[in-house]
Amino acid sequence: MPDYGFSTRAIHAGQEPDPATGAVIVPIYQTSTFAQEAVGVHKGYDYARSGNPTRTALETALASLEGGAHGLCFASGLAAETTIALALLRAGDHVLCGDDVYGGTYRLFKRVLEDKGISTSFVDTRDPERVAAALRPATRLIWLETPTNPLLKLADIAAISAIGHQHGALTVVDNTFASPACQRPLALGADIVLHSTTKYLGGHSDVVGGAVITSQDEVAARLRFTQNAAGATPGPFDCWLVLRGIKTLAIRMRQHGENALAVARFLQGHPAVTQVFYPGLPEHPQYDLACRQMHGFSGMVSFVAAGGAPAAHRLVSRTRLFTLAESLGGVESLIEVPAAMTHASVAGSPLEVPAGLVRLSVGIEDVDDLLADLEQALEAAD
Ligand code: P1T
Repeated sequence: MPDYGFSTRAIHAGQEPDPATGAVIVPIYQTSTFAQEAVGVHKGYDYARSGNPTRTALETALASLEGGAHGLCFASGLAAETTIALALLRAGDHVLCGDDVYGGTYRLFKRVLEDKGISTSFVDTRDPERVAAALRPATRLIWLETPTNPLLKLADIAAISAIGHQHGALTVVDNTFASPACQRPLALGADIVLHSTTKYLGGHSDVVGGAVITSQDEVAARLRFTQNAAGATPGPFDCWLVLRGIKTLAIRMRQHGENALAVARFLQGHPAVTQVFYPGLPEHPQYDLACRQMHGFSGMVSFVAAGGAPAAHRLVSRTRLFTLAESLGGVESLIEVPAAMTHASVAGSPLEVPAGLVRLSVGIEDVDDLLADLEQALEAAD
């Protein structure tokens, strides 16, 4: 595909009209297997775990959006994470992970992989020097979320990837919160990008999926082998839903960002709120880094309720437009209490999040309606 812009690639990369019928939209190839003319003679597909044309279209499109050579799709974000671990780590290896990550990522490293002899330590990735100091001879992967879930901390992708390369470790960036519309880690030096496509890429809260993108042929070959060998692949309808979602990614992300900034500013001035976290606020301690490595700041905002956990729990059950639910990145606004919901699995660990923290996934509804909803819920929470 020529050097088209981001939105053009979101709509066209990997999505040429169907060669068999001319269908403008990539069909859902709902088949488990493909006919062969003779043993091993076929049209590029033999069995749908190994490959399916709807999945290929999505893998091509996502690789293009992240500026990578290879895209691979999975049944969930965690299936993508598990496949990276199976493909690239063995017993005795060490992973250096950020100290504020999705609770399920922590659970995978601590409760599943540790048992298999793969150790993980958690470090504040806001400071590249701390990352450098925490590297061990056995460190194979540096695992970054930026912005982090749920505290919206940032990591300097270029600086940390360079440190990793000096050490011989690969840097994985979970780009779920930013999406490729707001941040492209491979261009900054990262080795692997990971997504829960469940979130902004799908964009409509109707599908669970994951993706990995890299430009390194050898890494891609190991991932591709493990994708098929371990089998955590997505079905064609799920791939189709994500493909449909990414066509509008750029305009959705613009509106998410605009609404989130207005919500963050509103919360900053509210007496029932003690702290607001949003990388697009000039008051965010890493605003300069945000401006350097992001193009837009996405729709995730967190804040601490003045009355702590009881106030947080009261207010999330009183919003009307913000639906109380886990997940994020859909067109509709969601609200949740990470300590009791998405991050319950980090309770009692050094990654524990404040009990009064409330996380918003700010949708693309009319922003005045969102502000009015928060206003009435915060009043009631006092
Ligand atoms: O849910 P799944 O598609 O398996 O993706 C896991 C995942 C990976 N990385 C990040 C940054 C995530 O936020 C998630 C899933 N997160 C939620 C469900 C949540 O509400 O935070």
